[in-house]
Amino acid sequence: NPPPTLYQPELWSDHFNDFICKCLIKDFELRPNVLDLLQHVFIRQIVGRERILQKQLMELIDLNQQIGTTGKTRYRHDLQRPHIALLDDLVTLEVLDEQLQRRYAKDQIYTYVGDILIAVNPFHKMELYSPQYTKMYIGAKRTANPPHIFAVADIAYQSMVSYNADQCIVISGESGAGKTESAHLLVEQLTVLGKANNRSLQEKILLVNNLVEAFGNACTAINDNSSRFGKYLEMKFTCGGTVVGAQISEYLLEKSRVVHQATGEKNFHIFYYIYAGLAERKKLAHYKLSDSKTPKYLLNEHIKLGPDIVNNTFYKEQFDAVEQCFKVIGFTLEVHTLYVYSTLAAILNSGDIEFASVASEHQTDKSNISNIAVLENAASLLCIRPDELQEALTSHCVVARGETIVRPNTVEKATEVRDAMGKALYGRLFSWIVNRINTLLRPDTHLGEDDKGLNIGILDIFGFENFKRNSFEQLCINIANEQIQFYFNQHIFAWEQDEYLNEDVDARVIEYEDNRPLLDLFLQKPMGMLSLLDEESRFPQATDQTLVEKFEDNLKSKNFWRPKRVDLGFGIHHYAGKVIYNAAGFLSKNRDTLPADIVLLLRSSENQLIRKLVTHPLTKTGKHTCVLCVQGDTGTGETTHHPRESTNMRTQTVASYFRYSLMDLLSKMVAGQPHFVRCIKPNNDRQASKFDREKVLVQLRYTGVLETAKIRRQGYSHRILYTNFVNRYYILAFHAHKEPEASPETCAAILEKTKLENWVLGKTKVFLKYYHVETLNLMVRQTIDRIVLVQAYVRCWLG
Ligand code: AOV
Ligand code: MG
Repeated sequence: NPPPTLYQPELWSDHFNDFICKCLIKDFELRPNVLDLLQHVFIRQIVGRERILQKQLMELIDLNQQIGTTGKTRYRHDLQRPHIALLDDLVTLEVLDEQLQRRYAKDQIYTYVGDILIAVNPFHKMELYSPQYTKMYIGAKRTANPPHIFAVADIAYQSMVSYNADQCIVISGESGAGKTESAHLLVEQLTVLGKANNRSLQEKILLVNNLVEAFGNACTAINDNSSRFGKYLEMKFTCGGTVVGAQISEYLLEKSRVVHQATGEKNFHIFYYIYAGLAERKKLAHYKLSDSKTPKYLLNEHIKLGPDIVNNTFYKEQFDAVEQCFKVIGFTLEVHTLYVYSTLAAILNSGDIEFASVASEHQTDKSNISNIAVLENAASLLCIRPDELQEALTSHCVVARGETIVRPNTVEKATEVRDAMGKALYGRLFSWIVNRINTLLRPDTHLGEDDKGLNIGILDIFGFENFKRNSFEQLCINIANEQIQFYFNQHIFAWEQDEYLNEDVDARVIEYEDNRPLLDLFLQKPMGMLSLLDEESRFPQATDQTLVEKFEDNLKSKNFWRPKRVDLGFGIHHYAGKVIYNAAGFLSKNRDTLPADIVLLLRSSENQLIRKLVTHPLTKTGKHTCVLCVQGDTGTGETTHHPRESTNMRTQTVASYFRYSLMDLLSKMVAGQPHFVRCIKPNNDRQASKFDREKVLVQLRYTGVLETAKIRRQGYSHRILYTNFVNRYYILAFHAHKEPEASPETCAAILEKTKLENWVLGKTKVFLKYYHVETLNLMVRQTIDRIVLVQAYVRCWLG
């Protein structure tokens, strides 16, 4: 009879268990024929949750083959690990910033504070991400290796598989701190961990970030590759841990950048890539562009790009890379060239349409298009009639007493309409690309009917910004960061301390900076800043001046003030520092009106994509409630519909869409167990090896890292129900076929057997320090590991 498998512990005889126990105590040798057997017979039986084991066995076989053993090799995790200093965990350190500085000087950019990873931006290429490192951080105990972003990926992955639960990795930090780079590294490591059988899927997932970032990132005064949208990338796995797909949600693209960029900043990368790339292929003319006349949207008063773009080899390479992304991910050639490039070229062309004022009989200023050829180019790329485009730009329809009257647009108004069209097209194109990617990377539904699958979400948003001049975009970006900080606080401090109370566990209360008053200031209804902004946006006579006055009259908070001598200025004391905003343009940016005439015209386009962009709602609908918020007293707890779903595009403000986006994001995030990565920017000059202690200290302070260190030292970050605990860990102290009762006594017996210290039993839960869980999980893995090996050995021995 073949011996029973791991999955039939009830069939194991005591004799067999005894044998296993002996083997566990005595390290045994693995003979090459045993390894063969593992590879050919046994591994195929290891399915589902024990996939990790399969990986470890594979690794073992790998190692064994590399070493070319004659049969004397023992299973060792650390066979190839280079010698690296032991882990430094800031929980045990007193002076955080000094320690970080010392580590940074040695190029140790990663440090743990408890279970949170701090990543200090190195601003230079690091030799930390080679395949050797990838391997080193798979399934290893955290203390076995120096802190690393790969370890975060591994912990998230192992937790997902072990607990059969979704995970969420939240990356935060100010602009330029390294969030996007960290997100890339996480995706890379996770694709290796979730080794797809399907190579092309792996390749696709790796390229998704690059593609969306070409369209959603741009050069700002702070960061040359600054994310101008929020990105939540969910990697989809089977319950066994094989990666099967990905899904992106995008939040709040900074569309205004398409038509205007602040001093020293640039438009979205893709425009430069496509301009240089098409020039290289002599295809500019086909898209009605010319290298002698650079589109206005690409120039601004301070950067005269012109031929710089066309001759820039980096841009050309990036264009090739984008094409490659399109191809690998599965966009058809027709779609990406014909539609995407035409739309981009149409936006650039329309930006060059100029208006001149024409005196009219009725005193109102009429406008005329002064460069009809450009208009015709734009119209032909949009596949609409030029005369209709001209009409939609230079006039608008009003309905008065049942009659439709055509009114002329002033030059100013016509320019506004033109820009609104460019922004809308780009924003919708971006959403369309994201949706397309989601369709192409959606997990195959046939994969497992009973396997609902698991996912790991990676959040990478635009970081906190404080420029010389801050506008509506910065306000939205900073509110989003405020919300993420609130989420962090809830997790690390609020909920943890609530549980001590509920479970009668004695733990010191840690004081932390609660930014709830700030969230209320922004999001409360009806008196929060966004509500006031929406209210004012509804009055046609309102101006940015009346808006700030409204803020001043209604916002009663010590975090809001009006600075003297700054027209339209107001200040906010954010969790991350004081920012002075300038309200100029707030109302029009918030209204974000795309005139109905333009919508109707674009709906008549011969180009399928353009038609689609202005017809269908692009994002999913759905109701979202959010457990992070207290109902009633703040606007953050509401249930919202997707505002873009409305047929009347004019009534949807950016503020209401923003509010919806935040809720949507949070509802996704709270569904998973969080892991936090805190990116720190060591200096403002993007210089390698420069550690500005004051700057770092400020960041450590406002992110609550100091308090986190305290609560991690004193608190219990893992609270596990008795039943769950016993189910998962009984194997460490009891025979596999026994099922001990889920009682405090059983839990204590397990914990005592493992020789862990400093745990506490509450009323219904076991309270553990963050490092306990890791040790426990590793012990379980090793135990199962050995059992599996022993079984294989036994098979061979019996056979
Ligand atoms: P961000 O995402 O936090 O800013 P990025 O991830 O774009 O910041 O990082 C900014 C720059 O720092 C990158 O372009 C790299 O040059 C450098 N950098 C960051 N992390 C690393 C690393 N691990 N190794 C080497 N260089 C790194 V913003 O998106 O602006 O908030 O909106
Ligand atoms: Mg970024």
